[in-house]
Amino acid sequence: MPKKKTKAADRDAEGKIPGRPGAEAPSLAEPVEPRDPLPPKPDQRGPGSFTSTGQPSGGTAQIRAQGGEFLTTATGTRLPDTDHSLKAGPRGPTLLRDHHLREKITHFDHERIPERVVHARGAAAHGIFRGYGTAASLTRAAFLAKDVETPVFVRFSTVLGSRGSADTVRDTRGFATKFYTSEGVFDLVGNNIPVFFIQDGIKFPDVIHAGKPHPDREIPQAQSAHDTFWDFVSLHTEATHHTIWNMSDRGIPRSYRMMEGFGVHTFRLVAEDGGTVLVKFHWKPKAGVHSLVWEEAQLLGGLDPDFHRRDLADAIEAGVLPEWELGVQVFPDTEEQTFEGIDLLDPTKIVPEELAPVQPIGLMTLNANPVNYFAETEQVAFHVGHLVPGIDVTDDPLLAGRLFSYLDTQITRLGGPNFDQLPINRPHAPVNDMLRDGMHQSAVHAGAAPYRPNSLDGGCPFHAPGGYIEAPVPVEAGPRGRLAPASFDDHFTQPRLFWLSLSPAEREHVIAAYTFELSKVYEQVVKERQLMVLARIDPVLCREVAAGLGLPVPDGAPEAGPQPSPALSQVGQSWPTAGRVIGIVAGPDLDAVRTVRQAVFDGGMVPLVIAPAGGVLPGPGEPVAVQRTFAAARSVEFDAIIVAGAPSPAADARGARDAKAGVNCGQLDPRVVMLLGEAYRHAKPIGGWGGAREVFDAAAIPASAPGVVSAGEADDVLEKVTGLLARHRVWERFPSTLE
Ligand code: HDE
Repeated sequence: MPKKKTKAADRDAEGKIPGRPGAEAPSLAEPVEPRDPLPPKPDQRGPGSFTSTGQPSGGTAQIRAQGGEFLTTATGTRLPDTDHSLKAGPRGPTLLRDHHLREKITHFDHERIPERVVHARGAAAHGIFRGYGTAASLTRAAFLAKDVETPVFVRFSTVLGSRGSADTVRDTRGFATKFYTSEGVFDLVGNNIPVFFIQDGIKFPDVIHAGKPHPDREIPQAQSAHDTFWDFVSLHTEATHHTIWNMSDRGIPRSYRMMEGFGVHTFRLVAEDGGTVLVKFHWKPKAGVHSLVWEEAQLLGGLDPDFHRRDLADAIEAGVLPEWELGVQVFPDTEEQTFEGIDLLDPTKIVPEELAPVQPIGLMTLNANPVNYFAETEQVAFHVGHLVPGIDVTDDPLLAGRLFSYLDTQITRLGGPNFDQLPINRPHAPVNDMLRDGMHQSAVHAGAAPYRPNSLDGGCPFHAPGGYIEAPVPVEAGPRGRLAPASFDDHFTQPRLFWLSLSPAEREHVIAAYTFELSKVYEQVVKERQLMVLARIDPVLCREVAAGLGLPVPDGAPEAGPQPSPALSQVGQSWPTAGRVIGIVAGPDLDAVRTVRQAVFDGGMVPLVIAPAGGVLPGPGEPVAVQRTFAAARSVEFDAIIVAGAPSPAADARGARDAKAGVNCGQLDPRVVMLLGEAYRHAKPIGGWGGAREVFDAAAIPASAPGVVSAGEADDVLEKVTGLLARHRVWERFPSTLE
């Protein structure tokens, strides 16, 4: 007789703990009753329901999914068996005439397409953007008008790694947004770092070849800690600004939800009356800008290489919807295209927010996970040239390279020129483009005259009054040449500005990152050359990295200091804790575990109960499902940890079974002691009651340590820990002696 479902299983079925793989809880036995395919999970949504020519399809998105309760061939013939190939007798040879075998294997052989040459590793979500109307005087873009709601699809990514690489590597993150506006698609293809390595698109293959694995051994994967990267950036000093951002905490975000996004280039907005301004786009996360610490990032690379994509999907599934405000810094569109002496066409420069505040113009909420990774996240095709009336580009020479590249790359990656017809790329505005045929054409074009002028199709399509026009700004004339303006030569003022803007703890992280990366470089001269670059940013930075590398400090000094920009530091504010993950270690006080778990849910956070073994917590009271065992849990997946008393060693706490259980911690489980020690080292809030202090002592956590709550009842402890979490980390645990 099937066992009655426990209450705990029911509770999880409500979707409070994210991560259920299917749309329904599975049965133990293989289902045999024919039925229609399951619907997507409640947190999932596919692309909008539009035809390949941008017309509403009239059906639901489900019509693209497969239907019918029985297995068929690709052409709809029902199949009674897919488990055995067609043979001459049970032990005989397989027959070539087995169409089902050949179709199944051939299709499988071609399941992969070329991965993106950069930004191959990504994760995405659907959402909605709502205009505040505050940009209405600056641009005629309809989607920025007050309360207009526009569907969006956002893809986050790392840059250097292959599609299967780890999420938490030190790298820049892509932040690409597709707005399906009523006037056509607008793509804002940005990064989480506001500057770029190069000032001219022609250098892109160079910087990427230097950052990618060495061509002979194809190592290292997804990282910049190797000779070719540092060889290039130490010689090509316009990369200095982007590189110091990569070496800062920005290079290892805690979550895609906790990153800023930047359009990087300066864009031009065009108003209804034809007036123009120059702008830089910013995405500001409501959850704050937070990072991992380096050891967490490294551990996660092995323990959970999918950490960021899991975090994004889980948050949406748990109903903690990630939100960003879109904002613009606005500059007059003058002939020089500079602001306060900063060249707005130089993508290695920022304009500090203190000089030009970011003005909010709309809110983006991500509210659904994709239904299918390949169809949506892999096939989405962004392009900086996808613009709508009211938004125009500038002459930034990096942007010019991109305007060419994005269209070109999709043709190889997506197998022809009709990639805009893939469901995820379809505009939500009618298309009448005179582009015809090509591989994988899925529109069925009518008419005889895809050309203009014509009379055979009644003159269709007609030129659109009020359609997209490139702003008629004057173009600078001058002698032809492979040139750059003199203002592009300053490579050091802004890296110094960034350094000066960080808190001491953040500067320590920058020093550690340069030291780590350069210590992985084989060639001594490359390290020496990079130290010469650091000398021009800051003497303390250079001295500390040189000391770590055991190399002399080179000559050289920075120019007189720029003003710091406090907005660049991630430390010092409080942020919402919704969606944060709290680990609850089940010690002897199981009643309190139940209460605290509920309180964490009530606070909009995610409680993961960590216990000696899986299943449900023992004892009387409501059954509570265990999410992690002592053997499987590691501190890196929790933002804070609380401990219900002192847990004694679990039955599997034996060195032979689990290497981390080899340490003798007396009457305490060694995995729990390690969990707390790591969380402490990573400056995470920690709390506990009952005998928890014993665990803290065993983990060498001083009684007076900041951010450790070990007095009071369970609910007080949780309240204090949550208060600490609002600051993301217990920064006092990272003391610094830097002057
Ligand atoms: Fe990209 N970049 N890029 N890039 N980029 C691509 O396009 C390129 C640059 C960015 O999630 C490619 O569809 C050139 C800056 C993101 O699908 C490719 C240059 C910024 C994504 C390409 C740049 C970006 C890409 C690879 C220098 C930040 C991922 C696959 C002229 C503002 C989009 C693809 C996604 C992807 C070329 C510089 C951001 C090859 C030539 C600067 C977020 O077309």
